[in-house]
Amino acid sequence: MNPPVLDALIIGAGFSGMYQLHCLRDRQGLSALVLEAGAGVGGTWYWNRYPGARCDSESHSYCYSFSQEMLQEWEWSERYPEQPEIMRYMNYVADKFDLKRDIRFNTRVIAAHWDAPANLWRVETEAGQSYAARYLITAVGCLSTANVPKFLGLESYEGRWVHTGEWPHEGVDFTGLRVGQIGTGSTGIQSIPVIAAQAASLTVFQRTANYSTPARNHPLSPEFQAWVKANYGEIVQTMRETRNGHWFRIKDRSIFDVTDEEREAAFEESWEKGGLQFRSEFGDITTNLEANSKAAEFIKRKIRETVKDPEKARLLSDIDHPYAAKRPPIDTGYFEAMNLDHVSLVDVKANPIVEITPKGVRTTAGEYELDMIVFATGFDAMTGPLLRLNITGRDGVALRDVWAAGPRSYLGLQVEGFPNMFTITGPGSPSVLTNMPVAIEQHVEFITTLIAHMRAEGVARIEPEAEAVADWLVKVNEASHETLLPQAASSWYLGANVPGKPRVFMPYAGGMAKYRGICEEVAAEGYKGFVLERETALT
Ligand code: NA7
Repeated sequence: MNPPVLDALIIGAGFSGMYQLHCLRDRQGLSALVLEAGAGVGGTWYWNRYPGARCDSESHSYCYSFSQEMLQEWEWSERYPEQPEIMRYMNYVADKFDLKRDIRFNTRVIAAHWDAPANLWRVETEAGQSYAARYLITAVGCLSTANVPKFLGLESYEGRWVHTGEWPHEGVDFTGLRVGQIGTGSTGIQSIPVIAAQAASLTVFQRTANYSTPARNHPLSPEFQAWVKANYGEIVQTMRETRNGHWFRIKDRSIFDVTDEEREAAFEESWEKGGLQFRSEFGDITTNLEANSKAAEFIKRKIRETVKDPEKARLLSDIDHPYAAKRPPIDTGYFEAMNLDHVSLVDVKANPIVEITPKGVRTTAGEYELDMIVFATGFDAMTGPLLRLNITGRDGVALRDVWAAGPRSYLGLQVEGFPNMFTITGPGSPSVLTNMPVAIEQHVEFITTLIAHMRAEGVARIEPEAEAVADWLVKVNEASHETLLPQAASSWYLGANVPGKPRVFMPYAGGMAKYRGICEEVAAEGYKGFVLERETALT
């Protein structure tokens, strides 16, 4: 039996899928359904339940801004929201807009293909259900495909292993266990102090040392909460105007505009304030290597001052990339945890992991016996979540083949040969370089307006022009080279953390505000760069 044809199928019920459903169903009156692999809303946050999981964007800016009522109604409790609080927020939004009735949970999409004669997308799920829709919208997030390195012998391991991005819902009790953790990215840096507080011992396997600034998390005072509510208009405006979609502005001055003493005082003040704002003290930290090295040296000095053991301090401050060229973590007691006697640090750059043995981890320097291994090894970022959907477009061409040498898209929104498919925060858009809800809202609103335009104008099909895709690829590449971002050899922005993945800088680094302007111009010029085919052209 043919499934009923929907207007839109949305894959994923995180920030993007939920808002897309609300926009299409409640504002445009379309039939829309969300297919979600998890048993609840939350997307990335549904899966990332590891100890210490917390957002690095400040809570009052890590939320939807489309509803004044929600901005006034919802109360964040801490400077940075912890995973359970974000889940409460997501459920609050889902219930407020009655979204769950149009979300099919526990429904994993395993394939999607473009049926050209019917002008429809056909989608298959793991349970064997079929769906059909005019528009296919991927809302699968950028960091939702766990990267478990293919270590030799993993299946022989007699202890238990877990990946932070697929954390057991019932939690993990580390009491009395000898725990090993592989990975010291943003996730690993968050989980280490929390695991260390419980485990009998914690062995951290570090491949690349990382900068981290203190988060200085704290409960929000009633005064701050009141200030936020009174000033939300201005805060949201700032988030839309700034490069990274945060609520603070990057100062316009250069590091070389001030004396050494003034620079030191500014860094100290920033360090005390805590958080990602450390980047914002000077405008050239992320664009000028010499300016960057001043910030980098300051952080390395702080690491050396905090970590007492000279060898640990050396390993932790021996950082091979400019500050913020990889996603800069913020932490709560990471370097302090390294001072605990039962926390050891193993340099797996000098002595790489050779295999997982039945008893633990063996590096070229020796074997470490462990009762549990935590993989904080990141994600097959940005392209991974899209490729695992097994999407085939026009003429049966697979997205996997089109992207064999790296992702190609127009504005990170559409791929040539995949008509009527839209990728929210897809590769080629600012996405992960932005405070995500800001990037998500802009994409969802663009897609919603575009679909409304198509319906009003009788447009049956839309996909980008080959030339527009080629031009955008050049722009994404150029934008990255105006920053120091490509200088980190092992960054997941480049796909370098997954062996065999093409090394292409994936997000658009020109800034969210500039990108928003480009999208507005594209729309104002009749969706320049897209091919719009009318109904009559199909018959
Ligand atoms: P990341 O930032 O990709 O970090 C993964 C960590 O795991 C990083 O330290 C990696 O070292 C390490 N890793 C990965 N594979 C291996 C192998 N094979 N051996 C040893 N070490 C390995 O992921 P996160 O989850 O921390 O953060 C992802 C984003 O989530 C974060 O940026 C925020 O936006 C939220 P490497 O640096 O590659 O040498």
